[in-house]
Amino acid sequence: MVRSGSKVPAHFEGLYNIYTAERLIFTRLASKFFSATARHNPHPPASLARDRPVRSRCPKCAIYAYVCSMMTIDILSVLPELMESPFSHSILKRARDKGLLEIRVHPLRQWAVNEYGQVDDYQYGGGAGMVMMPEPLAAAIESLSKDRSYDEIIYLTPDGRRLEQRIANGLSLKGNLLLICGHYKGIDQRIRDRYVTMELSIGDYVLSGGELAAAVLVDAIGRLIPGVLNDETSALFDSFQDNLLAPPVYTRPAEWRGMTVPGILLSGDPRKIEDWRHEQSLQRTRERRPDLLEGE
Ligand code: 6GU
Repeated sequence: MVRSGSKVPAHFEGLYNIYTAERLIFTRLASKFFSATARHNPHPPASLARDRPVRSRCPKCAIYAYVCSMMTIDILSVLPELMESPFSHSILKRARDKGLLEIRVHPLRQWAVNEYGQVDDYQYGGGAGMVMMPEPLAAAIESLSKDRSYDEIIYLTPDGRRLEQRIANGLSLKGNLLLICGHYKGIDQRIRDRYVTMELSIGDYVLSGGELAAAVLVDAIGRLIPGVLNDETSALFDSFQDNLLAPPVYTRPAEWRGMTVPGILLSGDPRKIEDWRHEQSLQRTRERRPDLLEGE
């Protein structure tokens, strides 16, 4: 077991909150280690329960640590209906059902400044487009902060930092997040100055609002929470976890319309298959995303 205060082996850094008994001692990331480990070890650290940190053995050095996770994500939105479906299927649904992830969508209009539900107004200085007023957002943030202390208050905005796997990894280790979805021309700058701790964009294009971006962010984070994915679907094998794109994949039938599955995948030799996949990943990355290899 890793004891609090003891030095954590560098290769222990990963996608996991590592606990001694209850106390979090380590949260930094080194996804490279975990991808490398995953390659050699068919059983990376596995499932967890909500209030029962699971004792997990590091496959590389056989040290034990407690791995724990339970995350709450609150989302402020003027279009809460838009956020229902993305979190009610597949992996995120499973994460919620397992109690590993709680998502609460709060309609911003409940903090509107008048009985008409007003939350936006014309912008000072003129120009088309409305701006979300500070009062409803401040009231919402302050009200929600009474229940929870947020690790990050994230504003989804096209002028934010571009979301990358590394950021999702880091956020997946947090306990409580508050996401603010902007609309129209965005939110009053004073809210950003006063409350927001992180601003994220999901790419260089403009969406009509922050809701779909928030859904993307929640999906990217939710699947990384330890215990959400099982060994087979482990996020450790994802594209980008080691700055490599995923290799091509095939399923039955072995021959389809004259096109065959690469023989090596049918060979039954796990070592050869692993080498082939790694080579394919490298080749794909070189061809499609050489920028990912530049930082190596
Ligand atoms: Cl986070 N919001 C909006 N409105 N548009 C975006 C975005 C966010 N990220 C990329 N485009």
